[in-house]
Amino acid sequence: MVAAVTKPSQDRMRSIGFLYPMFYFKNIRELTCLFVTACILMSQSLADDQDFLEEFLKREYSLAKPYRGLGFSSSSQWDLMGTAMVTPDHVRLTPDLQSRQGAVWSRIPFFLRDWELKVHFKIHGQGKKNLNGDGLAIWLTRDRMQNGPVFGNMNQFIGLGIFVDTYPNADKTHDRTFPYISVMLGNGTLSYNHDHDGRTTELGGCTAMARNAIYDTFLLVRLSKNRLTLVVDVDGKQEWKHCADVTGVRLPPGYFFGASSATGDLSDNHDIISMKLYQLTVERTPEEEEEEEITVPRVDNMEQFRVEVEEEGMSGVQFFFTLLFSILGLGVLAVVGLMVYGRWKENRRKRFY
Ligand SMILES: [Ca+2]
Repeated sequence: MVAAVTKPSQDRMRSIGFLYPMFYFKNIRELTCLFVTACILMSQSLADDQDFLEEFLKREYSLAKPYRGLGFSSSSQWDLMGTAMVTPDHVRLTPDLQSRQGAVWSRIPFFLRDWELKVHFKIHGQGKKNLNGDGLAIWLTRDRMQNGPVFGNMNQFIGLGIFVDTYPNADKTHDRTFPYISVMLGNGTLSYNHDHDGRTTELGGCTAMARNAIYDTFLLVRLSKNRLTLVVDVDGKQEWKHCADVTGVRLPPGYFFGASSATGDLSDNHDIISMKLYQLTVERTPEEEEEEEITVPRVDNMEQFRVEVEEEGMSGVQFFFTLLFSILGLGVLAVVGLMVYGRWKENRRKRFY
């Protein structure tokens, strides 16, 4: 009896069991369909974002593939200089050879107040770590097409410089890992000190392992409401990492974008794949609208900047002198104290007699 009841049900189970893989297969197929649909929808929304961004892309200030006529054609918005040469994949500022200098400069003066510059670059070469150099720089400066000691550009420059420094000239204490990216605002009198990797004039920076990277390497500079932020993406995670943040940065209008590089005894290939300039839409209060025009770049709150630099820690030499002067100061105080005490004691003695 029991067997009679269970047998058909077992049979049914068996027949359903036979269909099971099909159900299973159908489920997988549905899931796959769902997944693909989700992917398409997601990619569409990403594409929308891209379109949204592209609308604000300012082509006249951007350098991107294909680099048609770049540096040669009269319709090109960029000039090449020195060893810089164009290939289908990149603009090579310097090859991996000693003592080369190359640059690419925009021909059109720049007037936007709120913007973002995304730089896709590649630094690679045969040299072992710290046996390569010197790095590259991104510029927004008054002067263009100049030769010089600052990554292939002039010193005492006027404007903004972002340095991707790949060789530690001053790093005797190994307190900083290279490549190191830093920001400087030149006013025509400030000098970038190559031997000290520009430490005395830097407004901020970070380590970014951007050399011989297996991933695409990017940096993004944003200037909005006088606040300059620098973020980097060098480890293939498709996310921006904080690098520098400086408020009160004022740049006069009419400057030029550029990228330059130099090699010395040590070398690397320094390539720019793209420099894309996006306009940012920013709301301003009437006071912000009426901001005074300036003629020389400056940082409003330099005091704040100095404090931040001190917080980064003292070098060995700074520490030695601070200690020395502290001891001397204490010595002088002690001598003065003793003299005052002696005088006071003498006065007291005189009063007793
Ligand atoms: Ca250096």
